[in-house]
Amino acid sequence: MSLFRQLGNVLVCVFYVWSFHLIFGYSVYGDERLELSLNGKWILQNSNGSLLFPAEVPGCVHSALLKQGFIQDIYFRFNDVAYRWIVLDNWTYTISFSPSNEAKQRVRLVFEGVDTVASIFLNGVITGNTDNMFRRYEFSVGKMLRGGENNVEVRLLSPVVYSLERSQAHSSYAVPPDCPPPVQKGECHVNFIRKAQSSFSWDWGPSFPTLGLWKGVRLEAFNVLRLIHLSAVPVYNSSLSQWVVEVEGLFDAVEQTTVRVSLSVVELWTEEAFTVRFLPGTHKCSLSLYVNQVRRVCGEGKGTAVCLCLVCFIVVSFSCEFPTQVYFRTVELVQEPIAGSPGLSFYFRINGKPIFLKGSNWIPAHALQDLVSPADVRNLLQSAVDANMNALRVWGGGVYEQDLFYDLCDEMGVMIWQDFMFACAMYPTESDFIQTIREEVIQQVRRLKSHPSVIVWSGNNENEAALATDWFKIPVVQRPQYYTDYVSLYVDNIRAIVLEEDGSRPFLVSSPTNGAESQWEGWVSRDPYNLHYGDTHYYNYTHDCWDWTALPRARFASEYGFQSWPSFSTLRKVSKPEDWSYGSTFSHHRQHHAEGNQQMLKQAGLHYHLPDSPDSLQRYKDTLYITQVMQAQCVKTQTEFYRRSQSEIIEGKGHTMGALYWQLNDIWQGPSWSSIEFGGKWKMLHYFAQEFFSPLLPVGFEDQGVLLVYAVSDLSHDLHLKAVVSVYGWSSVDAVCTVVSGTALVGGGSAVVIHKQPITALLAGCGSGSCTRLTCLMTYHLEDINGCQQGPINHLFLSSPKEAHGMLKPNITFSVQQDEVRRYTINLRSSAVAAFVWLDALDVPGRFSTNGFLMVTRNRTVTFDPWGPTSTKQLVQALTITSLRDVY
Ligand code: BMA
Repeated sequence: MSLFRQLGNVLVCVFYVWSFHLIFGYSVYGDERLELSLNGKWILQNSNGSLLFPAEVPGCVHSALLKQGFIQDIYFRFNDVAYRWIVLDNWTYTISFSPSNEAKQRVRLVFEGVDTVASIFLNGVITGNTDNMFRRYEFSVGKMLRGGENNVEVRLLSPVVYSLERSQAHSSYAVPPDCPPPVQKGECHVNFIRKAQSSFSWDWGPSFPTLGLWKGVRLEAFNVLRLIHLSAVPVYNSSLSQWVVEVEGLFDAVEQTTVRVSLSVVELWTEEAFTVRFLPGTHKCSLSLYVNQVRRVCGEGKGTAVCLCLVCFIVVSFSCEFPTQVYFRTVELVQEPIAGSPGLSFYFRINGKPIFLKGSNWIPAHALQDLVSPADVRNLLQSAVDANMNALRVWGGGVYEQDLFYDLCDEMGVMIWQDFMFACAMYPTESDFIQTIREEVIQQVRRLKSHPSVIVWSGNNENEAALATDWFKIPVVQRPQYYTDYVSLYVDNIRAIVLEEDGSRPFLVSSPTNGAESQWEGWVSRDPYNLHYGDTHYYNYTHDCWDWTALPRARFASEYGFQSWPSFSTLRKVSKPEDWSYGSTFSHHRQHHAEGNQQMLKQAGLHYHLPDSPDSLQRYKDTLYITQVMQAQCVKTQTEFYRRSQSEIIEGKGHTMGALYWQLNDIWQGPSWSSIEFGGKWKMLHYFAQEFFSPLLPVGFEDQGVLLVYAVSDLSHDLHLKAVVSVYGWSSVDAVCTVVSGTALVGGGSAVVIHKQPITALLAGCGSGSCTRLTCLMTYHLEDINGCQQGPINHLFLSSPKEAHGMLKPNITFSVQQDEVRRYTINLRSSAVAAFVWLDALDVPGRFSTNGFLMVTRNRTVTFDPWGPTSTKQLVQALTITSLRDVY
């Protein structure tokens, strides 16, 4: 299979991909592995037996109750609180089965994922315990099985009660925080249980601490040898100019067994033979295959040369096939001195080329993970790619994502910053806790390391910062204990395991961190937010977000963002008419970030008139709209600032090489920092991201009265470009005047100033008195030497829209035509310049080609791709159009 792909239309060959077969066999012994899936129907009951009903595995108690009709939509109104009884109870899953009569030497009962604390019984006899939802558990059960019917029982403890008990047992010193802030309506002590930390509540999500068998269950029987896990990680040896594929298998052997293994690269006539001796038990077998010939396939290109070779590994005398794919790419995290700046750089070099990471942060796509469908994952990742993102951070308060997620990222060229699942807390370090974490980390690294999409491991979310800046008010005398625990967990254990298991990608201890500097300071920097090092998280809801001078010129911005509300059609599904006002109990209940609702309006009020329709429902809808306008514009300003800061050092700061805003997706229908609503609908921010992450982008801003336009390029090649700046009056749809800059060389992977002009001069050039900051605004774009537009058209307001003179109601009308089987063209007609024009197809799911745009022409065409069957009539009925001037 092929190979390199375009990263956001940029010809950067990031992953080189091809598939091959790994064939393992032990035909010498005639051994056949048997597998009996225990997925499907189990029986589930609560502790007193008052509820007893069928439950699907993989699944969880909540989804089983939902399926039986015992509970309603868990996200409806206040159900996050109403259904808390579920998790305060203990639950038991049971299944009966009859295994085959064929005798095997070994039988393993395998649980791919138990959520979380359980005792497991086979035929009434305990076979083992679990305490970590991120681990696979296996139990040897051969001797316990009987002929005919057998049964497995999984007795799950309430995670909330368990966490409380663990925290009470930890009496020597506190492990904060005890509880989330009351506004989150959550549960306490989540740091005492190895489960999704956000499941007890977060500032964007509800408290649904799940219980269940969230991944598959099976019996595996074999006589000689069983392959538990296989990985293949190509590593480039630069001194030998050679790829080495590190192949690793985890085997379960019944007795001492010698196997002859051959690895071959058929197309390159490369073959190596190994003799592998397995001792009884579980062992890792590591083999290195030196790829000694490389066939160039996609040529030298303008940037990185792309090398493709077809690799085939054949392990002789095994009889089972294990097909997998090998992807070739290198990754380096570059931390080196920068001229003119204290500190160190912080950027990723992929296949030898510095890459600016553009993207967002990923959180769990549903509180009930078993309800995340493959289509949901695909749709979210496709949305990321379609918004020109090349990277996502899998945030450490959720889950290590399912295999499909990483498979798709590999395919789509999305780079993953992978956190380990620890967030915003201190953690206990008793030996059983460390032990279960060690196993979790080993398993997850082995599972994920073959994925080229994973470019960096990171120990935790914000725990270095929490310690360094004392979030939890730990008394000074006690601090050494917490520092010791921190280093023990993330350095002595997690980091040590990662270095041992995967030498192919960098490891960071936290995010944000100062990287190498944090390490020098003993792993906890005095100031992990130091802009001269590492990555930074930055949030400021009260300062005017249009003021770029207040933004941190970080090396790498891994989190920043603003909240907004999802659209009315999304909220309507989980609410009642009495909830439909900004001040309702529902609006208050859904907001999990203290003062969040007021912050949004305050920030919006700095630049826009707040909605004041006399119709309360209309005012509510308009208020949801204005929060999205605010969020989109704030994140745009900040992202453009980071992108334009990539090539310069100003006052010692700059060389910004990453912008990952908080957050991509939502876990439920509530206010959050996301750019995609629960259900997949794009917020205005996501449409903006499509533009502000575009590979070639003009960025305009004002610095002390002077307009600057930068050309930002992620392309692999240089371009000669000029900026075209057009000034429009708010009150008419014809450009007042246009200025064209001189031509500048814009190197691939750089940001350069392309136009500089005092605003007063620009306006004066439009003719005397025709334009002021209040009456006019400007658009700008880039053109190549042939006069062809390159990249999107961008715009800059010269005053707050709320102060603008001459902004008219645009009375936008539209017509809809179906042009292909499933695509609709919407022709818009406006009578005036209109800002933040928002098309909403309400309950018709789908995506517009663009949205939230500035309309400076009378006519504009937008297309709509529905995600299901619809009709022109349905779309016309559903479609609403809102612009800034329409809400007051
Ligand atoms: C950061 C994240 C999350 C949080 C977000 C918004 O701290 O790591 O913990 O949801 O900010 O507050």
